[in-house]
Amino acid sequence: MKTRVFQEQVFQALDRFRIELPSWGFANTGTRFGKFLQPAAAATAEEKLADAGEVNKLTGVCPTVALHVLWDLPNGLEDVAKVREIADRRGVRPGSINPNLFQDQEYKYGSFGNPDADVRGRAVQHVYESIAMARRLHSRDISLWFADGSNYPGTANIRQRKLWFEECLQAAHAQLSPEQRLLIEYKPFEPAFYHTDIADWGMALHMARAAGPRAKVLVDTGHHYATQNIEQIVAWLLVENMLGGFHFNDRRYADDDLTLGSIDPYQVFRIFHEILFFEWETGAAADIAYMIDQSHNLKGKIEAMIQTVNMAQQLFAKASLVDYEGLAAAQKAPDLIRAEACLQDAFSTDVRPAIAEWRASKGLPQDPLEAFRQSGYLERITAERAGHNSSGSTAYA
Ligand code: RM4
Ligand code: MN
Ligand code: MN
Repeated sequence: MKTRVFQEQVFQALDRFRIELPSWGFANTGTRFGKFLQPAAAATAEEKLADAGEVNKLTGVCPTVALHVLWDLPNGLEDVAKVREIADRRGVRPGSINPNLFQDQEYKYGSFGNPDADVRGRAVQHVYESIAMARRLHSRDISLWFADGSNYPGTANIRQRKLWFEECLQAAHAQLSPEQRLLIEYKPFEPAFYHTDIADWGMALHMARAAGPRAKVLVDTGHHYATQNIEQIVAWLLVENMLGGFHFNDRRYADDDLTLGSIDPYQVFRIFHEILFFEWETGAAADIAYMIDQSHNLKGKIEAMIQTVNMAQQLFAKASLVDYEGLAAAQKAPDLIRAEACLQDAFSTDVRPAIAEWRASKGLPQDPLEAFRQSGYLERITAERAGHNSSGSTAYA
């Protein structure tokens, strides 16, 4: 009986859990010291969406792919029809649209925070175009991450830049269709090493509120200082109805973009727990975009992505097993040991057999990683792509 209930809970959790893949996670990326090229890496939108389609085919839970405008739609609106066609053919849909406000030379001193009004204007224009592209791609979320900041004390007017950000974000928000959302990401440092304009969740929350009602906060799990209590941030954003989505990855030191749960799976579990406990207590369904933001330099890119999806499913399923009634009672008593055990019991439950059964019930491979290894897909793309992937500069300087 208990087993049946447990399996039903896992099935229900997995039925509603979807996670978005990042197109850039399939491309050759590197550290600032250089790139290690992989012969199978995707170089074009066609290849990135093909790889994402393969992950979705094997896992069944990644129907959308986040796109970075400059990398995937370099000709802007002109590329929309092509990308839609490729996505259709590869069995995925365009997901969040990520404007690029950090790569052009003119963003050397910032984008929305640039002291030059012309540069700010062009940055806003780029976001307008991204919103229009998102609309034509039927993408709901426009996801903003800013590299803006400064490296030396006194070199930037922090208060003035805050005002410019508010103005630019309001202008961007005004362009949204009623169904679209603006997600605002924060990051404490890098590439700027003295101050970052949107450095933490409080600043992102402020900016989202200043932008307008359809702006929400995006939590990238790698964008926090060590020991920061991310699940508390999540809990606060939930009650404020300001949690828009996640960029999942793991970190040890800074923005390490490591595989989700590879360093601290309990932290991801605790994040999911806060979300599910909130839903249980309020009866409301949290509307959150779960997205992966990882670049794998050493692991095989597609395998690492399957591994990530698998880990996310496991941790979400475990979090769904918390005995909420028992937890609420123990918190009220308060019975500290019992309350903590509610989380620990769920976290220690082995959900892998139930997940395999859920996959079988959907006609999916029970072990998607093994299925990928047997599929011959990697060998095929390696042969197709090795030629164009072996060239190109990998140097730091
Ligand atoms: C940042 C951030 C953004 C991503 C860029 C490329 O660190 O995580 O989400 O778009 O990297
Ligand atoms: Mn991110
Ligand atoms: Mn990042």
